[in-house]
Amino acid sequence: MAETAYTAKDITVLEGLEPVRLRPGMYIGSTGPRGLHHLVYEVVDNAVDEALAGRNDYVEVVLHPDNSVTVTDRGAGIPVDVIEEQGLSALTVVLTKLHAGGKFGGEGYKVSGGLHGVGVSVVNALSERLEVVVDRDGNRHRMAFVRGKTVKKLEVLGKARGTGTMVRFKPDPEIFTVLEFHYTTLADRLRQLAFLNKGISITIKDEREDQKKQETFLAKGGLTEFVQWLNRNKKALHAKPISFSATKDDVEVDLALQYEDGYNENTFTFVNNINTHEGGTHLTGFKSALTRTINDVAKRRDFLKK
Ligand code: 0RA
Repeated sequence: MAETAYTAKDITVLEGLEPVRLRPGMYIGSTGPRGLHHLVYEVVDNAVDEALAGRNDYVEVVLHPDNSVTVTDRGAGIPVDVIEEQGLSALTVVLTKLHAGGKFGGEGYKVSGGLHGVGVSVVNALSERLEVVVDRDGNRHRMAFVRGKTVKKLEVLGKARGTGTMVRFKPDPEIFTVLEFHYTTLADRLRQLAFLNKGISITIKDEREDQKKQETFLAKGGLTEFVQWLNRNKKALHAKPISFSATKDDVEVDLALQYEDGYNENTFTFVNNINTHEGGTHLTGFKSALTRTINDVAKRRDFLKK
């Protein structure tokens, strides 16, 4: 797996977390159910970023009975070394400052759809409490926060075998109008992320009373499996979806399609893991290329006259 050199110096500090608690909607869209679920996506996006950088293949989301959530990954782990200019550990900066992540310049993050590490501090600011455990450099590290403020400074708990990050947070009732997570909402997005990022295993566990449940999403076939899943209750006209991946001018494109016997067309487009509900040049370009290709083949094979 490719390793990108990334140290504390790659993180540029902007400011503290006060603006986030003052105007949460600017950072997570709303303080209703959508914003609440967005907190989970922010942390998961970071874990997926680690996978896109070739350093992670495992994400686990646990819903606890007290409405807190744990997100665990096996990525590089948030850096813990001290940033010279700040006199603070990178972990402290990542969790307590609105920083521009060095990830912007980093190699592995060109297909990242998240806020590039900025998101975790937003989650921290909007959580009644948050605990982070990082396995990195051979040690297990821990910090704890209340409403974005450090209550337990960086400490080493002991040795660590691998690398990874665990973030457990409890959304702040002073901020959110609802606090209860909806299993299916989270599972649907996690399933989609697994289809969009082949090879990452994403598990969701609901440990809340009377709704204990767990699912693991892992799509070795990526978009091909996504299309098969979308057509699972339909009659496909050909067994295997048509698919391709290509890169041009540093832009990566993945596509899968399968005709079925219904009258309704179902097309989903994504850019950097985000559903582009309103389409765009990627969709119109594909549609005109498909029409042109089918017309060309039909003409060449004399299907049109007949
Ligand atoms: C800042 C820099 C790097 C990774 C992360 C943050 C990071 C954040 C989260 C949040 C959940 N899981 C995470 N994993 C990583 C880059 C690390 C490096 O290049 O060594």
